Amino acid sequence: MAKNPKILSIVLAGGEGTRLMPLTRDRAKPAVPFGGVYRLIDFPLSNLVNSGYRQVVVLTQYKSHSLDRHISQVWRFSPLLGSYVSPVPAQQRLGKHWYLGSADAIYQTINIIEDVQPDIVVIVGADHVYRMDFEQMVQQHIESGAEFTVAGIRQPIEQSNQFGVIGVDPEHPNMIKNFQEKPTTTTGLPDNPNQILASMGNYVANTKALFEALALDEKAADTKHDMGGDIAPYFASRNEAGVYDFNSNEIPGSTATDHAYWRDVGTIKQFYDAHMDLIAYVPEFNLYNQDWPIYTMSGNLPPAKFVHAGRDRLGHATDSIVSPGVIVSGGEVHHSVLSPNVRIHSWAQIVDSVLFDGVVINRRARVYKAILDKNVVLTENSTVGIDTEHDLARGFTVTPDGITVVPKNTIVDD
Ligand code: ADQ
Repeated sequence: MAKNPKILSIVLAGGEGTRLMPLTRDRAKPAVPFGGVYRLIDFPLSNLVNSGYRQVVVLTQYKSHSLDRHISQVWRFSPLLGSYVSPVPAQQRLGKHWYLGSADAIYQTINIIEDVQPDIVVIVGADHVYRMDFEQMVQQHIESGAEFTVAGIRQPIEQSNQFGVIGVDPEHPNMIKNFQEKPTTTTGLPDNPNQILASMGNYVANTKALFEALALDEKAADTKHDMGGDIAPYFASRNEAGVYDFNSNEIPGSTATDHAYWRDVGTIKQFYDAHMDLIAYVPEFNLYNQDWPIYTMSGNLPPAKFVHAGRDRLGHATDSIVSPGVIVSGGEVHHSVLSPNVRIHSWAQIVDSVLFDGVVINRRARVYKAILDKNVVLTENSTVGIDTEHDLARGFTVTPDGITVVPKNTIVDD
C-alpha cells in the first residue's frame, strides 16, 4: 500500500426508505430533511469532507430529483482543485436492470472507480445521523492488513434483526470471524450478552479485492447483491475482514454526552427521537460543535423573528431549534424543531413536534407530537396529534407510539 493511498469515497444513497413513509413518498431517504436546515445526506458528506476526503461519488436511484438538486446546489466543489461530489444515477450500464442491491450499485459504477484508480474505497450509507472521522478507520484498516473493514457499534441484542451482526475473533479482536446480515436469532457479546456488535453499514476496502468480490458476487446464483448480506460475509469467510470500533473514534470538540453518537433514522420513531436528541437540554447530538461542522445551505433567508402581537399573544419558542426565515407571531412553540420559512400565528400551540420547510400554522391551531412535511397548512382552530383516532381517520400516519405524520402540501381543515 502506498504511503499516502489514493482514496475514493462512495455514498450509497439509493435506498427507498419505505419505513419512513410518507416522508419518502416524493423523495429519496437521504434527501429527507433533518434538524431544521439539513438533509440526511449532509451528515455522511460532512463527515467525509471533515475527514479530508474530497473525491466523492454519490450513488442515487430512487426518486432522486430533490437529492440530485441538493447535491449539486450545496455540495459543488471545485473540480479544478481535484475535489468533487458527483451524483451518479443508476444507469443500466451493465444490463437492463436498475441497481439490484448496494453491491450491484457499486459494481455498475466500476468504470468510474477505474477512472480514478484509488488504492482504497471508503463506502458509507446515507441514512444515519452521526459524526465520524473516516481517516481513523482507514488508518486501522491499513495497519491491520485486512482487505475489507467494517465499522461496528454496540447495539441491544433485540435489534439484531435490523443490523449486520459482527462476530469477532477472540484471538484477533480487530478481525471478523463471521458476519450475519439481520439474523433472527444470535448470541450476545462475551462481556455483555444483551448487546451485539452491529455493522454501521460503513466499509473500507482495498480496491482490487473489492473488485474481485463484486465480480464474483455479480455471477453468483444465490445472492442479493448486497454489501451487508453478501460482500461482508464473503470477506469474513476468507478471514480478510477487519472491524473498526466506532467507540474509539475521536472527534474534535465532542463531549462525553455526544461521543460516539450514531442513530439509524430508518423509521418514523427513530427519526422523531433523533430530533428530540437535538433539543435535549444537554443535546445528545450537538449541532453546535464547529470543530466538526455539519455543512448545508438553506438559501438566502432572513433571520428568525418573534413577534409580541398582543397582551396574550407573546410569540415565543422554548427548548426548540428555530431556522432562518421563520416568523413566530403571537403563537407558542415548545420542544420542537422548526425548519426554514415556517409561520406560527396568534394563539397557535406547537409542542414536541417537527415542522418542515414552509409549514403554516394559523390562529388557534394546535400541534402535538407530530411531524408536518413541507408546506403543510393548518387552518384556524385545526389540530394535529391531539386526537390520534381523528388523525388516522383523516388518512394521516400515526405510529404505535402516537407520532402523527402529515404528508407534504396537505391542508388540514377540521
Ligand atoms: P440496510 O440499511 O437495511 O442495512 P440497505 O437497505 O442496503 O441496508 O441500505 C444501505 C445503504 O445503501 C443505505 O444508505 C441505502 O440508501 C443504500 N442503498 C440501498 N440500496 C441501494 C442501491 N441499490 N443503490 C444505491 N444505494 C443503495 C445496512 C447493512 C447492515 C447494517 C445497516 C446499518 O446492510 O449490515 O447493519 O446498514 O444501518
